[in-house]
Amino acid sequence: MKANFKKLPIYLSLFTLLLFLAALPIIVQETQKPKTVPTRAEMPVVGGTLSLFPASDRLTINQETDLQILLSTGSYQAAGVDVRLNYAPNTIEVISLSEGSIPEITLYPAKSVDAATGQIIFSGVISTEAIPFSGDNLLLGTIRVKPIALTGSTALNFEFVGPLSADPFDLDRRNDSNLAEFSNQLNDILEQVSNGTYQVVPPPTSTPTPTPTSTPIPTATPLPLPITLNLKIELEGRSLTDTSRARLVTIKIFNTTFTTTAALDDLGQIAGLLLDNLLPGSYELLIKPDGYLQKQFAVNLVAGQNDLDFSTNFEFIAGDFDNSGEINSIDYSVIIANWNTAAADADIDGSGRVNSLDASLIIANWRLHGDQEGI
Ligand SMILES: [Ca+2]
Ligand SMILES: [Ca+2]
Ligand SMILES: [Ca+2]
Repeated sequence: MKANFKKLPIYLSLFTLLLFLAALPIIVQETQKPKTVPTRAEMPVVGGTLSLFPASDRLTINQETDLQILLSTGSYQAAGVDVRLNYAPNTIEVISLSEGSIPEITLYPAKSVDAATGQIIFSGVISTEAIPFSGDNLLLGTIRVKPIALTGSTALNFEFVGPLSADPFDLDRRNDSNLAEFSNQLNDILEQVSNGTYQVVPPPTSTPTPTPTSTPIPTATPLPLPITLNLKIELEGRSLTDTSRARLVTIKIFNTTFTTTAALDDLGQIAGLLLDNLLPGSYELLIKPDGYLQKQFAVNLVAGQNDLDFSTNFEFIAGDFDNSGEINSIDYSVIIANWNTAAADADIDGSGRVNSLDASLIIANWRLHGDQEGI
């Protein structure tokens, strides 16, 4: 009996080993099961698209209108784009071409209008730092047009022979509108284009001309729903003390002239801010609360209400009192000059007194600069 007890650990070990060996085929089978998650190779490959926004509209004669060139890269990453657009120069005058908001595109080698032939050429490429761009409805550029003749319908058509996949050896497909693949720059991944069709109409207020034929009364163009923002942000220093975030905020869109200001409430919110003269699309929003460093956010704005809550995972960096874009000795001097006072401008944490706690934040943020500012 005693001897058997002594051998018990050996029996147990043998039993465990036998169990493991018995289970081994099942373990091997489980680990060799095909994975249910589709691999990248199984995902459908989608090519890029170019389109105009709005794709159709009524354009009032002699009135300037902005048409956006929108770009989608499908499932690819892209390194460059060529847009070739044809228009009727006897109907449309192109006032200007402006660059869009794709931050990786840093160079625009072609941005030209031939008013004699009615051709727009617009090309953009990434920088030598080689950061590709990808996404849906990216704003590549804006064409400001002015209809100059009441010809009824007029079009802006992309030069597009067809996707390269249809015939990779057809050189015409490489000389029209293109989207260059990032990992294989010789590959044109442009799959589809959507042209723009517009009706040129007389101004709504035009007095009826005494012609025998009745002039058609222009029906009111349904205005697109304006873009409004409900914004919530968090400010460094104020999240610790839960003191008022009330201050002015400047909102810009990168690479455009768009700018507006609004007031944050105590909780860091702005409700129902109207973004006037802005079309729905993808934008790089630049937000700068007064006294804080600017931050860039990629957003997709839709017609109507947009709820943007950046407060949960980001705090605006405090201490740019002069709004220069960088935190440096000038900002620090504001702290020193207001030391031990209740100067709200320098009281970063909103405690009611300017002291070393406020100063320590400035030091922690020393020489930081905001996105697209203070560089
Ligand atoms: Ca092409
Ligand atoms: Ca500063
Ligand atoms: Ca303070």
